[in-house]
Amino acid sequence: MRSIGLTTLFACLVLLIRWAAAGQTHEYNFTTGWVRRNPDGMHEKMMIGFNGEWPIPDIHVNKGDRLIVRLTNGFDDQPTSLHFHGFFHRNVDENSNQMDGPQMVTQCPIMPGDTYVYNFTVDNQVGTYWMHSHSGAQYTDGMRTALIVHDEDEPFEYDEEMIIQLSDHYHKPYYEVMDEFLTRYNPTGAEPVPQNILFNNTVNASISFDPDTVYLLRFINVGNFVSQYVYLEDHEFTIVEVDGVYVTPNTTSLLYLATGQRTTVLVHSKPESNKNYALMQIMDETMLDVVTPGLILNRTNQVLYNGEAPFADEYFIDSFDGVTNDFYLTPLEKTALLPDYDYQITLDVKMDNLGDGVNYAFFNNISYVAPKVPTLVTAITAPKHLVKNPSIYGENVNPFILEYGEVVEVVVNNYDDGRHPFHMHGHNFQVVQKSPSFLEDPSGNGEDGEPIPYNSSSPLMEFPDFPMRRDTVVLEPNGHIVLRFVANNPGIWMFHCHVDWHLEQGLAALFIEAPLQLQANEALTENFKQVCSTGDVPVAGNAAGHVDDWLNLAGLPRQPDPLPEGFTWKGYVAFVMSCFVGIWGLQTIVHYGLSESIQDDESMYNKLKELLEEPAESN
Ligand SMILES: *[C@@H]1O[C@H](CO)[C@@H](O)[C@H](O)[C@H]1NC(C)=O
Ligand SMILES: *[C@@H]1O[C@H](CO)[C@@H](O)[C@H](O)[C@H]1NC(C)=O
Ligand SMILES: *[C@@H]1O[C@H](CO)[C@@H](O)[C@H](O)[C@H]1NC(C)=O
Ligand SMILES: *[C@@H]1O[C@H](CO)[C@@H](O)[C@H](O)[C@H]1NC(C)=O
Ligand SMILES: *[C@@H]1O[C@H](CO)[C@@H](O)[C@H](O)[C@H]1NC(C)=O
Ligand SMILES: *[C@@H]1O[C@H](CO)[C@@H](O)[C@H](O)[C@H]1NC(C)=O
Ligand SMILES: *[C@@H]1O[C@H](CO)[C@@H](O)[C@H](O)[C@H]1NC(C)=O
Ligand SMILES: *[C@@H]1O[C@H](CO)[C@@H](O)[C@H](O)[C@H]1NC(C)=O
Ligand SMILES: [Cu+2]
Repeated sequence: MRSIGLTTLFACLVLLIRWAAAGQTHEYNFTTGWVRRNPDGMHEKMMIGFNGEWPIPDIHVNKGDRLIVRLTNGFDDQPTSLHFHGFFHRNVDENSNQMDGPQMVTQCPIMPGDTYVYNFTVDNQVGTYWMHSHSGAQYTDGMRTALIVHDEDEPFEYDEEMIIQLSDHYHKPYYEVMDEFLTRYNPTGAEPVPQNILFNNTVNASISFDPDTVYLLRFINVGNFVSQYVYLEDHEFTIVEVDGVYVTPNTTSLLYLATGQRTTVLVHSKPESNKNYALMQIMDETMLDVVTPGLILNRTNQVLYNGEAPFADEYFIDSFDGVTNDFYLTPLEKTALLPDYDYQITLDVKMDNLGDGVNYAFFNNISYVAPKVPTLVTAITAPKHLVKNPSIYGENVNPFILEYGEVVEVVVNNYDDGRHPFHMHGHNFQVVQKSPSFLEDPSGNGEDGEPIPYNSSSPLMEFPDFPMRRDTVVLEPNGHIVLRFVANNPGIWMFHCHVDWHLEQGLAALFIEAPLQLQANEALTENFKQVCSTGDVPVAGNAAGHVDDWLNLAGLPRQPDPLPEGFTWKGYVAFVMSCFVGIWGLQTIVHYGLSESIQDDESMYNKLKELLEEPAESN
């Protein structure tokens, strides 16, 4: 009798555990649309919300849960998509690569009126993530929110949790800002300077602290472009997680978050509550081409201990030198340095103009241009004997074929003097080298530095025993990073700069990971194909849409041709400026010289030459 009772109890327990482990399902139906808001109190504009709501509410799930998001495109005239930043979409589910989000990579653009269903388990990932549109620069205007995966086995304790989204903010709609950015009238590729920075989608925000309480603050930089420094007057932060990876607690007073990055910290509040403190956020000014007059570089937010006490004044620090360097953080779950790689990919980053005068961004001289067929479709529908042939994906997506299970090393050398936070879909990577900036000559003579690419015979830093893992890491000006991961997640995964303007300039590559295994695991769903058909996107074929001859890439979308030999836009603009400023004004040059659509480089060059030789007339 007694033993039967115990057996039954045991069986119940097993069932209960299984049920708990199977996880809950969270369902959301979201329709995109424009909502009038004034996030910074300075300018009303249309933001992109879901179901008429903005900011979009945070999403909370538990480890192992299933998430179903039905995304309906409620725009009149533009496609959309949704990416779950930091999720691996490992093949515990079927067809999981189709849930990753980037349009023309793992899915077709969702056209107005259509619905695409994202349906996946979060598997065993935990911590701080976010989701955002992966179509154009759409998320700049607010199509983004936090996505938290709670973990009942968290390796730290706290009393209360807060989620804080940091972002930059533009007053014009993203498509106008982008048009002004990607044009031959901006030949130096100066990134659009934001008008403001937001704290959880507003300004002058307050959060309340009780005395002697431990807070878990999850900071997420959901911005388009500018990194931010964060600090709290007279308090310390203990970093416990970055990008969904628990780390050995590291105490610091200053954080730096590039776009795409998450840093989760514990803060132990003061024992007394007699005054309030400034929680400061400051733009990384070095990323800005110009500091426009009146630009707000910093914002003061309040940590309120006492509603009766006055607000804290702004609080500045002397230097940012003490900022935590994530290279020296150690993951709590120690995974040893991956042994020497099987496959090394070297990506040289450069920004330059092409023949249309527009400034583009390149990996190895290739600027990403979306193919005619989503790359996942190409991988799934290709004949087996060609699926590992990079040419079928089209050279303009920077395709790299990874073999299942191999250790991949990605070396990124920065031949540009800007900071670039690189993000990889589908994985965390080990950060095995992360150079400092070489904007200045390392000899300390105050001269401009030269780019210093990675030299595997003399790495700059000792290889860590247990390298930091994360999904977004900053590449310093003129410097380099070296990353490693195991190619055990079949799929098409983007590797790109998370400065969205730079992604729009083409700073992306695709890792075609274990395509044979991908073919075995993944089939295009009916929903996938229906969404493609609305947008007239083929659901079979190589990058140029051919199914008869897979090696025929005629019609492949490519980057514009280069400028004619010896013609540099920067030089030309300097020349034109020096000749004309004050005589005609730049507007006139633009009007007379460039307003017609100029077909080829030669005629543009001649046109400008003619213009320069013409005597200046007034008006
Ligand atoms: C979401 O949409 C589906 C399909 O139209 C519907 O069956 C479901 O009830 C909706 N769920 C909610 C929470 O509105
Ligand atoms: C935020 O604070 C600044 C400085 O005190 C003030 O000028 C501004 O009006 C405030 N804005 C809003 C929206 O509260
Ligand atoms: C989500 O995926 C699961 C597992 O494949 C499936 O059972 C379920 O029907 C799917 N739900 C929707 C709404 O597609
Ligand atoms: C930030 O905003 C989200 C909603 O967008 C809200 O859920 C969250 O609680 C806010 N965080 C704080 C610290 O107030
Ligand atoms: C903070 O911003 C104000 C203007 O918004 C500016 O005058 C001040 O120099 C900035 N301070 C720092 C340290 O960035
Ligand atoms: C904390 O981070 C700093 C680098 O910012 C590093 O030097 C130090 O070793 C780290 N400490 C721990 C315990 O991770
Ligand atoms: C890129 O182009 C430059 C100049 O044409 C050339 O020197 C360099 O080798 C090219 N890089 C790659 C990786 O193809
Ligand atoms: C790389 O480092 C090795 C060893 O220090 C050195 O001999 C070699 O010249 C370096 N290569 C380059 C291209 O600097
Ligand atoms: Cu970049």
